[in-house]
Amino acid sequence: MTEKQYNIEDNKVEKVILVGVATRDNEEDIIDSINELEELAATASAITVEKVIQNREGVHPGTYLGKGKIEEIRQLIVELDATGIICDDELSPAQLKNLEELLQCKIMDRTMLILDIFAHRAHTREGIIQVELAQLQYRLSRLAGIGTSLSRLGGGIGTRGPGEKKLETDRRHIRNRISQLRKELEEVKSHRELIRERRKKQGKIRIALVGYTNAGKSTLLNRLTDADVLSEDKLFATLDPTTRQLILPNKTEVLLTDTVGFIRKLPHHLIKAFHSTLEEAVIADILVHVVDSANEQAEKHIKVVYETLEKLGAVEKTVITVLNKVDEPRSDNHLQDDRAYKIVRLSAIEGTGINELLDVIEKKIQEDQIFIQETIPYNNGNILNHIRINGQIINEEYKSEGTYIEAFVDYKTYGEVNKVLKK
Ligand SMILES: Nc1nc2c(ncn2[C@@H]2O[C@H](COP(=O)(O)OP(=O)(O)OP(=O)(O)O)[C@@H](O)[C@H]2O)c(=O)[nH]1
Ligand SMILES: [Mg+2]
Repeated sequence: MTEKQYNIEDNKVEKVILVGVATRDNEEDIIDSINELEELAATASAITVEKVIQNREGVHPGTYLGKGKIEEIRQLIVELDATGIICDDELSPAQLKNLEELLQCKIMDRTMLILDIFAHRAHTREGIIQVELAQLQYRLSRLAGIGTSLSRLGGGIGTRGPGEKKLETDRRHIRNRISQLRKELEEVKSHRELIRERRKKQGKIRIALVGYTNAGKSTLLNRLTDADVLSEDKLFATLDPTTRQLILPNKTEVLLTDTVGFIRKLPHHLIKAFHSTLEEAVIADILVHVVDSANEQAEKHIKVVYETLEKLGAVEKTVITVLNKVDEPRSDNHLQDDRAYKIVRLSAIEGTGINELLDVIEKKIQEDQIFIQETIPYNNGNILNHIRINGQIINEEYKSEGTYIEAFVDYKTYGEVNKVLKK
């Protein structure tokens, strides 16, 4: 195949036609999915000039759409002066190649678009490496099928990213770069693991904020701590997890981590590449699931979040669901989440309901703990210290035979205390 250039310079606005296939399985979902695709496109600075949905039994294995629809789109591209199309599903290498030949324009898909947004959003070394890795893997799998140059894309979505300049057409080069990035990622990961280990040693309860993108996770983290994390009315404002200490009203210190938002059809490349980041949710003791209750799609979002948690292996965790944005008139009072331990309605922006959330977190932590009343002999200072670090002492008195304490401790500490006191 000859190399093609579609003259999309980086600074030229891309005008795109969004394309989806409505099957019996996704009939109800397709309009919302396409609308979300439009938001994603806007986040990547592309203008949507038209949306086209085809009703079919399933996507066409070779060309994604049927013949007639492709012809219709070909005409639309000319009429609307579109620079490309974005398909709502991940295209196979063959579909990509065939559509490109038939339509002679830039062909993109949801995955490429999300990767592009992630490329802009990544700031930490780990984030940057993860995005580049995901992009290269995605492109490599496309190259395998079409054996053509990536430069055919010209510029714009899909060509931007940490690795863009180094990107060559040569597969071997990409493979080398992938293995180099993997090594780098391992290093960064071991650094992250060290930090995690350290945190674990501190024995603090870890809470992760999870939820659909744009639900208000970062706003809530900022509200609860002095994190100063960027929060924006944009999809995927946060890519790199931020952890802050939060002191609950009863003085328990916990660690709160903001995580990357979820979205329907989160590309598996990303789940794989971002595993170490997404793991924050897996290693947490409690998940605070933030829902934008003013979003018409809130129910669907809740479903997607649980599906994603399942993929990550974090579905068994205790989930406290926060119905956020109750200050908005469109906020839905009747939203339910059967899988949640508790539901709290709040406004991260205005601060209403925050105390209730803190109470629920406290209660959950205490529920998982055992109340002890012990007198610890003065020569057992170590165990007292251990309780101080891992538990929560609510009363402490110095008596002649030792330190009398009333405390909440976890089961492990409870066992250790009993061992030391030889019960
Ligand atoms: N009205 C209202 N808007 C809110 C509230 N909380 C957050 N927002 C807005 O919702 C948008 C998204 O908030 P973020 O905190 O960036 O959301 P996020 O979940 O961190 O999003 P990603 O990082 O993109 O996944 C911002 O424009 C916030 O100002 C709230 O309680 N009420
Ligand atoms: Mg955020």
